[in-house]
Amino acid sequence: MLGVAGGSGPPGSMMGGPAGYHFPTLSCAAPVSLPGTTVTVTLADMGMTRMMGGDAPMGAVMMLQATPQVVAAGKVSLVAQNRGWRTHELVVLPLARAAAAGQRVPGADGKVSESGSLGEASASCTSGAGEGIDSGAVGWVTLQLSPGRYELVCNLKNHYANGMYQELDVR
Ligand SMILES: [Cu+2]
Repeated sequence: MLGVAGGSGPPGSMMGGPAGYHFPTLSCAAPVSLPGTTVTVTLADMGMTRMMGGDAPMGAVMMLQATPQVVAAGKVSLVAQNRGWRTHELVVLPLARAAAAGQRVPGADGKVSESGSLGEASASCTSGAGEGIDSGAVGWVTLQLSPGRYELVCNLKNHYANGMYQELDVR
């Protein structure tokens, strides 16, 4: 599923991705063998026709989709594929007991607090933190996750408010 060539994404549309979303062929791939359970995270957006930076206006249509959404505790390798036109990233935040994904309130800078972050994949074609995952690139990170609820977010300007979040449960 992480092949560079072919542009074969999830089934379901002519473009190989969710209807209406840009789904470029990936320019790189994560290592074939990463530690622990691998969670593939698709980052995507629509409404543009060329590559752009990370800042987005409010109301831009974007998505973050993790598969699977429930994993066993221990080493978890998150592989973030940027299938959008814009730059994206993946940050793993703890999710409070009474909270649901999507309830964080962004600040004036269009970003949510990363307090308690467990790590992030935000570099192109390599692991760990960086300046963002370019359109068509892949970033990844391996984390040691305890049982609990987490929220996967993209925290570039206005991306969270535009829907780039999803719960990840570790059991
Ligand atoms: Cu994003």
